[in-house]
Amino acid sequence: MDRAAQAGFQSRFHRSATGLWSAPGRVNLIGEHTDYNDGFVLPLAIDRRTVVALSTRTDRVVRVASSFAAETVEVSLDELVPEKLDGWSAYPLGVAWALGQFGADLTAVPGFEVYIDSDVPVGAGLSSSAALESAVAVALNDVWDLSLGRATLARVGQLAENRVVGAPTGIMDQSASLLGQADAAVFLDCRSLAAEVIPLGLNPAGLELLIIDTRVSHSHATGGYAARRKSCEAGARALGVPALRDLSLHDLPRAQAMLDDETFRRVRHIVTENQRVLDTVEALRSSGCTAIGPLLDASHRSMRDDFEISAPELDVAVDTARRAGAIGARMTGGGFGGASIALTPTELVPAVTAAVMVAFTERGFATPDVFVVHAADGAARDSGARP
Ligand code: GAF
Repeated sequence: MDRAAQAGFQSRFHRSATGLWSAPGRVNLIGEHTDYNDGFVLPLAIDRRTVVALSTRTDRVVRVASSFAAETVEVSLDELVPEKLDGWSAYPLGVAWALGQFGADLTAVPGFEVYIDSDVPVGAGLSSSAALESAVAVALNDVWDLSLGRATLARVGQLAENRVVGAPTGIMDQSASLLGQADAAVFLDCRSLAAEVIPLGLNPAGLELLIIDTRVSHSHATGGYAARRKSCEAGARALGVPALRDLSLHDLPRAQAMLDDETFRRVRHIVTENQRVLDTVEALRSSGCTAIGPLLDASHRSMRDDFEISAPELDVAVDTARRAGAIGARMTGGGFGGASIALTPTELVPAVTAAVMVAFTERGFATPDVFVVHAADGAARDSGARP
């Protein structure tokens, strides 16, 4: 893909890119909608990446092009305001703007040309947007000589997503894309932003992480995601805590007595999900990945019944994968579409895949995309001398 990005840059901008940077998509093992509640998450970076080929210019012009759009978008650094950015180019341009909010002097930095290529599927719940934001963030951090740390770059990507794209998302996806490591998950405390790498050891245990992309598209800029966030904030306010992170399982009876049924179930999902993340980390450390299946199953039930962010396709994917031999399965990501994951014994991957295909066909669902992912390293400079 590096070569394709370099060739794409050459054909759009008629010169060679100074460097190549890339960042991965992510899959969340467990800890859903907990990030914006100051809670815990356990995502991993995956072996699907977005590559950016980039060179600075000598003027203030920014030009962005990609393998997924025919147009080349051109703006001046002086025009970078969130209100004026839209479409796919809002992601890279939003990151440039957001860097200005984290200390980059946008009146002094040079313009740039960037070409973007990616094999992270869009709309599959694998965070193609965070991959794009993180790849651009590490590239501009380098060429603009900003020396911002990874945790700050994650906040830059999040701000771009929140303000420019308009999705009220948390910090998980960008953190996974920037901090991920091969064969490991990132255990992130979304309040302190303390991150710890937790080895997964899936392959030595004879397991694979199967993605079942339902092809049901979803958007976090509209509808259900924002509504869930509002419910959580209302629940925290009513219970007198800064965030739902500040509640434990012992607080649930009081919460039930004080809240309406729907808000209570939203709160219960977050409180129990935070505990499941901690339990999963503990299980990985003490017993290894073969022990986490029941926690994945419980997480799915909680999202289906309490948080109500699943979809029929996600439920069928989870139930079918479990019946065909996966040791644990859950929907992953923001919900309302996207993908489920199934922790599957290696020798059963073909059988689980076939069973899911049959189940989807029988119900008249779109044909899902079923594939294995591996935990991969986070964003990096792939090549090129420092400018
Ligand atoms: C989306 C968001 F971008 C994340 O911040 C997170 O809230 C996730 O949904 C749900 O866990 O991916």
